[in-house]
Amino acid sequence: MQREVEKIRKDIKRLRIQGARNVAKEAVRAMGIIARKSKAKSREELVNELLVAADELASARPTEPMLRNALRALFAEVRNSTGGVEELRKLVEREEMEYFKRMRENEERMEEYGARELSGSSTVLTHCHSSSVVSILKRVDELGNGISVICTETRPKLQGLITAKQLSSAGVKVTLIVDSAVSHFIKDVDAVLVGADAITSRGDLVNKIGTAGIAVIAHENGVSMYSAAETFKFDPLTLWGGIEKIEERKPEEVTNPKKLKGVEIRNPAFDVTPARYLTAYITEMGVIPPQSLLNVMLKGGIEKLY
Ligand code: RUB
Repeated sequence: MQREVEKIRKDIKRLRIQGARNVAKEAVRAMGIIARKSKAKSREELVNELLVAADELASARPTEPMLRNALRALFAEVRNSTGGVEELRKLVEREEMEYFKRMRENEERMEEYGARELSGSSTVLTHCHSSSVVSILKRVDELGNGISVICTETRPKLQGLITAKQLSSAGVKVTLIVDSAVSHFIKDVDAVLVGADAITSRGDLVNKIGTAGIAVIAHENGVSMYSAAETFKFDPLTLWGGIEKIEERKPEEVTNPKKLKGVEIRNPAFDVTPARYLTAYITEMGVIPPQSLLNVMLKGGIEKLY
């Protein structure tokens, strides 16, 4: 694998690149780099190089259907294409640009729909770091009289601090809390908004570990719970009985295992929030209740994942 592409894979694995959208974007960018820089002399050689890299990138974060969908969509175009190695290079570059453009458009739509949906909320709680959540909250703040955001720190990798910094430098009022303080602060919260790594055919949400607990707390306190998610996060495999695999990361991210001899340390990166705890997904197609998402996908969205 080319050095630049190997660096992207490592950065994804080590969470230097994190968040489903960023991960998918970088994987598509890696395909573009291969198309531009590969020394392949035939179409077959280039396809093979792309496939090997795509496989490695897809397995860097197992709970990322957006990454897999993005690569699958690109390979669908490759399969449908004809021509030699030079035409293929151009096609992959075109697809790369097209994907980035679609991502920007989707983000703008999510911002607008999300900002309208949350316009009545003055305090919003979020968990982890989601680029979609940050854009929506910035937009809510811009359009209204300012909002207040409570960010959890998000153990063990503290991605909540990225959210806190990004929002605060955009002028949003931010309070940082430890993950276990959510039930203490929920009485001050009008809505919870988190990102999404995967959406299943049941409408369940797979997101950063801790999300499911926050959803139960929100539900018990009558607080609306939203997830900002492009429909590209829908995992089509769950429609045919596939179960979303939950990535389990190294114990060292939690604490030093050498200091706790004999203790098993578990570190799942994501959890599953059942659809019944969610008010709606804020998508590029609109604000959609989790129970309707599959219908929306079947009516017009699912084929774009192939
Ligand atoms: C990040 C996380 C985010 C989603 C959505 O987890 O759970 O909520 O990925 O992010 P990690 P986005 O830090 O382990 O990648 O809206 O940017 O796609």
